[in-house]
Amino acid sequence: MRILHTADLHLGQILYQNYSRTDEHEHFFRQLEEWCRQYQPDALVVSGDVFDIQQPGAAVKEFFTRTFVKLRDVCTDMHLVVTAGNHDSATRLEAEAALWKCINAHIIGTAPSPTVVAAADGWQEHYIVRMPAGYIAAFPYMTGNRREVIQSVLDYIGRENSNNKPVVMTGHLALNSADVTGHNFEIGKIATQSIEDMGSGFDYLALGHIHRPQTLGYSIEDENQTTSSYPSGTARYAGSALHVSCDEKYPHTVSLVDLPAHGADLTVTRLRIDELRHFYELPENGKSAESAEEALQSIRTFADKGGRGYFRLRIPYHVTLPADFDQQVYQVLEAYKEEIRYNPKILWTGTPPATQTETAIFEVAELQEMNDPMLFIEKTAEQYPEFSLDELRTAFEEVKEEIRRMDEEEVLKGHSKKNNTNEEVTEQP
Ligand SMILES: [Mn+2]
Repeated sequence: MRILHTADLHLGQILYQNYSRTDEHEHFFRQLEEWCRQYQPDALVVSGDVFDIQQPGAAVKEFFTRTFVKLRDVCTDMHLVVTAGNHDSATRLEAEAALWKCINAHIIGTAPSPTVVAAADGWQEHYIVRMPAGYIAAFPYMTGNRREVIQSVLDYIGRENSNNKPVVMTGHLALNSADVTGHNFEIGKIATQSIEDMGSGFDYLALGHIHRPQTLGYSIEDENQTTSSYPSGTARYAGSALHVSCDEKYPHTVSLVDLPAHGADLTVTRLRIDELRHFYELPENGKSAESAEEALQSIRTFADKGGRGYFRLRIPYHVTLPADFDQQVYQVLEAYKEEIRYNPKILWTGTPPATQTETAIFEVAELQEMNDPMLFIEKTAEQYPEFSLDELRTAFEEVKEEIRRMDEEEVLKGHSKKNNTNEEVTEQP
């Protein structure tokens, strides 16, 4: 069995509340289409975070439909396996699943309830994709430990798999041994699980959620190789389709996975994604701009040299920027349409002034991204010595779990919901 594994597409993403990334996604899908044509995989697996937001607009949904139908046109026998991530609305993503099935596209949005294992066999079918070459156990984003549920599906496949066909499983979560470079903003709030919770019986675990491509248990240096061989039972993050910050200096790839048989070694070939836009830090000489004018000049220099893409400015703490600084930046950029894109979050360098070490100060952009109350509390913890962080964290987890349970009960009862945000809003990647 051969699969193409990708994840974290974040279709419809708007960076810095300003810039649409549609052309970057088109550029990515042109490459993916070529790989589907060239490698003729049995399945294309997208391990969650298809859309960037819960309710993507009509244009974004149209893009999704048009693009995926086109991929399948260049590889007509290919199955599409698309699961929901924490950014996706599980029920919305799954709404048209029946229609998609007509072209062998399997969209799995809703997670199995932890109590479903008590039900009669059959519920597992919802999470199993059967192909002539093998099986895919497709799980969307799930919170908490679902080991029993996962194992039940894998055992169900095992009982049927007398021909020893390869078994792939998908998941959208953070495993505790993963390298989270590029997620620095979220560190401390990503709930992690251990590989043991993923059960046994799969040959390849196709993961999403962490944006850095990596095989669990292998060094990041291995990513420099084009093809590697791994034993059965290997877990791998495909990495995101696009890079999303200056911190992601590593290459992004799509994984081509070849699985000869259940229990046998498999190979992963890393297909390097060409990026339409890159991320830069200005001034380009690696120093910090010593004044607002110097910062603006570094942008002009970058632009005059033909520089294009996203950038952040490096400025020392002691420089005071004028109140309309962002406006001045946008004015410089006007001539370049949206080819040069400004991240207004300044990279402050040097020694922070005393007031900033005593009290956590947030920039507006940072606060807007901060949708987990726990993160805010952690960052301001010094101001509240009377609270125990661990107790607060536990309390938040309990509330979250309770909300999730209530939400799941609603789904089981068949009630429609106004919106299904609960766990989805707590994690960023
Ligand atoms: Mn995610």
